[in-house]
Amino acid sequence: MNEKHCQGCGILLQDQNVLQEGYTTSLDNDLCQRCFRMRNYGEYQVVVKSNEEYLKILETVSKTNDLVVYVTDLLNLEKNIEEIRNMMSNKMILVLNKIDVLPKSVKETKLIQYLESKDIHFEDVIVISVNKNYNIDTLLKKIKYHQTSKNVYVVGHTNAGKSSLINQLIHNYSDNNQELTMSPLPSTTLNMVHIDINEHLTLIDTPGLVDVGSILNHVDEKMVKKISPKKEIKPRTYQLRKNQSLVIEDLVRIDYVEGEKNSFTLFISNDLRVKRFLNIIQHDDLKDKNKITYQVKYDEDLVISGLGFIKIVNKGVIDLYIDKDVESFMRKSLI
Ligand SMILES: Nc1nc2c(ncn2[C@@H]2O[C@H](COP(=O)(O)OP(=O)(O)OP(=O)(O)O)[C@@H](O)[C@H]2O)c(=O)[nH]1
Ligand SMILES: [Mg+2]
Repeated sequence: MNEKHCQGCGILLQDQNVLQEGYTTSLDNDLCQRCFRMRNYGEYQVVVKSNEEYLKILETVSKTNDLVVYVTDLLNLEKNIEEIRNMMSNKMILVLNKIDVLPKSVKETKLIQYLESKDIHFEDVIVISVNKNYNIDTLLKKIKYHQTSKNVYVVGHTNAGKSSLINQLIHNYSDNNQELTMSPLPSTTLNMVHIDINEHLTLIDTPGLVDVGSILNHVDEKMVKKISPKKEIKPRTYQLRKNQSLVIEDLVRIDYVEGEKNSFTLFISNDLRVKRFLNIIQHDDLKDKNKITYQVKYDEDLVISGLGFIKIVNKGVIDLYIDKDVESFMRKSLI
């Protein structure tokens, strides 16, 4: 049987069934047809991965004694960072990626403090931007310092930028010309891919853990692109009084139902349209969605998985209307 894997996403290559994963016209190719199309035509083909396979991969990694680099997306910091940390006994560096999309006023030290206050053990925490090639040198130094063998695993949720990070490291420090496939859609990487950076360092890309509750899994491709910020977010602040509401595209409705005059600052892609209504009875937009009521304490963020977050300054009560499959939660304000 063929043992050749796609160099872009790690899937086992096959030339027998065009409808199945890993199809390529000829086993002489290095890429599967899906990767080839994503790279050359920007045509995406969504693959639904089960988290079971992913958990198996993490188990395999956990059996090694190798260093793990855990990549997260700053705009979509998971509710349970502990989840991945606790699955593995390995030494781990936490990487907070995509700082370029947060406003410049956000201080790195504050982000690091925020995570350190959660009291989860990492060897190190670092803020980077793959897109801006920011802090990649420092990250490499940390990797070299903490690595326990040649192999270093890169793990994290889907879309965090794992493959992009490895490509950047190849580009900066290696003459290896392999390139991993990256895309704005979830579940791009399908299996482990080994990349030799140099004789002392092999990075291993892995498929991401799927956030079932991410809004990205519940909208079409066009909206995925709109939701994913490409540049620095310009925070939008709205002063709301009781009984006023905000509507983001046809995705989210927030009614401010109880409390003093309050400030809502949206950290979401600049491309998303926001409407403000001066009275909740004035409109019925999105009322058919699932309603969740939150009691907001002083200085908290409403996080909508995959979309971003809304900083709310004072206490009050809000009604959130959103697709029932999309996860949301409140946290102490990140910024
Ligand atoms: N703004 C910004 N976008 C980034 C950065 N790094 C990666 N991205 C984007 O994030 C999206 C996902 O990147 P990938 O590298 O495919 O993410 P992944 O973690 O490998 O995802 P899976 O393979 O699905 O698990 C792509 O659209 C990237 O361009 C960054 O530093 N800043
Ligand atoms: Mg990937």
